[in-house]
Amino acid sequence: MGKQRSEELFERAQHCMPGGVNSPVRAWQSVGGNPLFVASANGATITDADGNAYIDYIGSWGPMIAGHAEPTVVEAVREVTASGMSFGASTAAEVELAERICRRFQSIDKVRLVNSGTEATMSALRAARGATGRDAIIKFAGCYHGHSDGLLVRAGSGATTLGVPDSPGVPQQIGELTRVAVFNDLESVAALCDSEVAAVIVEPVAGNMGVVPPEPGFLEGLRELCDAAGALLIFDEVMTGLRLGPAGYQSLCDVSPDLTCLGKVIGGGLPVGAYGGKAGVMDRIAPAGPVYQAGTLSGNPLAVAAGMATLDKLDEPGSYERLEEAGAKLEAGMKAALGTRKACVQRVGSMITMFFGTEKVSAYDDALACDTEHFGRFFQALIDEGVWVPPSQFEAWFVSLAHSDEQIEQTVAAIKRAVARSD
Ligand code: KE4
Repeated sequence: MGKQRSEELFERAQHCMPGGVNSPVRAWQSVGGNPLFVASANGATITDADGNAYIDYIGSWGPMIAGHAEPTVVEAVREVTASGMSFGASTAAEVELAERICRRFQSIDKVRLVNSGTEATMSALRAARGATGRDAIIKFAGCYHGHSDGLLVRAGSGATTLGVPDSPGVPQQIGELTRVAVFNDLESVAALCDSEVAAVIVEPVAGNMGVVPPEPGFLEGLRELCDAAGALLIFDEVMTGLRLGPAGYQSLCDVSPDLTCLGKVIGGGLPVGAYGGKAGVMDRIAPAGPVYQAGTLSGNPLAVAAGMATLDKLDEPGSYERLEEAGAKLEAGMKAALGTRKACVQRVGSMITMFFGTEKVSAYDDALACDTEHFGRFFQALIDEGVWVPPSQFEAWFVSLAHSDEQIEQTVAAIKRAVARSD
């Protein structure tokens, strides 16, 4: 496949943007080679700057769950655009999106819309600190909650890929307020969770080490430990919320957090994040209370329109059943392709990861032990086969409503060839 245009664009980009990208994982540094640039996308297909088409499993890292350029989403945004793009004042639409979120999530009485997952988690932690008067927080090694200072400690996703899970630039005094536990290890949490802790923040299904499901009792145990210590439990459902179910993973696991962070899907591809919880906590957020948080484009009409149109697609009968069915088909094909190799596939719903060099990933150290060199070879072979997946071992692949059975079958055949070529 020709890649000249992407190479030319990357060359130019490196002269004017750090690493030539606006987000590190896009630079393909952990899988080698120069990154491809996207020209367009439609449904489950993405087309690079040289006109090569791929079946896409990045889906903008989760938001494009209805598929790229989904007609009803595009029309919703087009219609709103013609009526003005941003006002710096409230609109009826943002009230409707907030009401829809509150109706879905039993744990959310009130929600604040922001512009990214980072903003959502950063603000949720401030809300928790404001509500408890405490400073310490607990996160889990390998979980990624965006790039705010206190959360760039043992962070997953791109931070792991680039070997900076503990980024320079984060003041030691802030880093020291972040206590790091081991995912799926309640004893590691119990040893840290005391009366100084404002909150425990967790991805209920970890997606930023690759997909790592919670083991039975883990999330329930976090709830109990938080209650005993008087700390708030924050579910970072930026990736899982609305993807794994209409009311997030919390409704599937029946564990109720004090605060929930959302993003990705609720923006349908435009910049949106959200954090919400019980009124007792949220009514302390300005202007209702003294905990300050604000945003020029929060509740932006275009982003809200894209988000609501995406939720409408997900609310159509059978949507979540289809996502589960497509995810299961892909999982079966991946496992068949891997055969008896030292590798594994871990999936929850439409989030899935193939891990090379290990047979199970329960926590960050297991993920770090993966054969990332092998993953890199596999990634490049898949690109040659016309399948575009996240350029890192430490990410989830995303299946959308637009992935047809035929495309899943094509993907499985490509995976089989790519696995054989990358041994
Ligand atoms: P953003 O600030 O990137 O919108 O969201 C941060 C975030 C928060 N919480 C979870 C669970 C997340 O997965 C993310 C962001 N996800 C990564 C992909 N694993 C974004 C991709 C990127 O960094 O370019």
